[in-house]
Amino acid sequence: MSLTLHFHPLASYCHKVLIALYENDTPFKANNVDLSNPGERAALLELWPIGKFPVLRDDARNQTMPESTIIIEYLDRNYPGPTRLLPSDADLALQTRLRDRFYDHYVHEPMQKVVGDRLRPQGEKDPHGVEEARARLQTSYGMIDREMASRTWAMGEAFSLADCAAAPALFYANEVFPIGEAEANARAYLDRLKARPSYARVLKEAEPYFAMFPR
Ligand SMILES: N[C@@H](CCC(=O)N[C@@H](CS)C(=O)NCC(=O)O)C(=O)O
Repeated sequence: MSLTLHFHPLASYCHKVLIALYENDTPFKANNVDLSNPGERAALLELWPIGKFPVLRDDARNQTMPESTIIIEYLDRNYPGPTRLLPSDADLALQTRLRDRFYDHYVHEPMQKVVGDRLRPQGEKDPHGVEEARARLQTSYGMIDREMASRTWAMGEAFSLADCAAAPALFYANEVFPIGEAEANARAYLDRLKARPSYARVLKEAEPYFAMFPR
C-alpha cells in the first residue's frame, strides 16, 4: 500500500478527502495526527510547513500532496475508481471546480470562523467577524437551496469532487448555524450527503471525537 493519509477523524477538510477515498475503496494507511502532541505536529510540519491537514503521501510516486482539492484531483488522476471525481469533459470539470471553490470559500471557511471563535478565550473573541461569517452562510444557503431544487448532487446526477467539498462544509455549518426550514432543498441535499455510504462511514468514524466539537 503506497498511500498514507495524515489526518484527524474530526477535521472537516479531512472528511472531504476521506469521502473521495471511500467512494473508490482506495487502499490507504491512516495516520491519525494529534496536533496537541509536539512530536506529531512536528512530523506534519515536516511534510507541509503550513501545518494543516489532510496531507497525502504517495511512496510509490514519491509525492507529498497537501490541500484537499488537490489531493482529490491527484487521486482521481492516479488512482481512479468507479466514482470519477472530476468529469473528463473540460467544461463540466470547470463547473465542478467552481462548486468545490464555492463550498470551500463560502460555506467551509465561514463555518470554521464560527467554530474557531467558540474556541477562543473570553476577551479574544471576534463578534464582528462571526456576524460576517453567519451572513455569508445565510447567502450561501439560499444559493444552494435554489440550485439543489433540481439536482440530486452538486453537479446533477453524478457524485463528484463538489459533493466531497459540500458534505463536511454543510454538515458542520448546520451544527453551528442551522439551515432554515425555508431552505428545504439545501436540507434535503445535506440529508442525501449524510446517507451516502462514503460519508456515513466518515461520520461513524468521527463519532468518538464529536464531544470535542464546540456545539
Ligand atoms: N485549504 C486546506 C484547509 C485545511 C484545514 O483548514 N485543515 C484544518 C482541519 S479541518 C487544520 O489543519 N486545522 C489545524 C490548524 O489550522 O492548526 C485544505 O483544503 O486542505
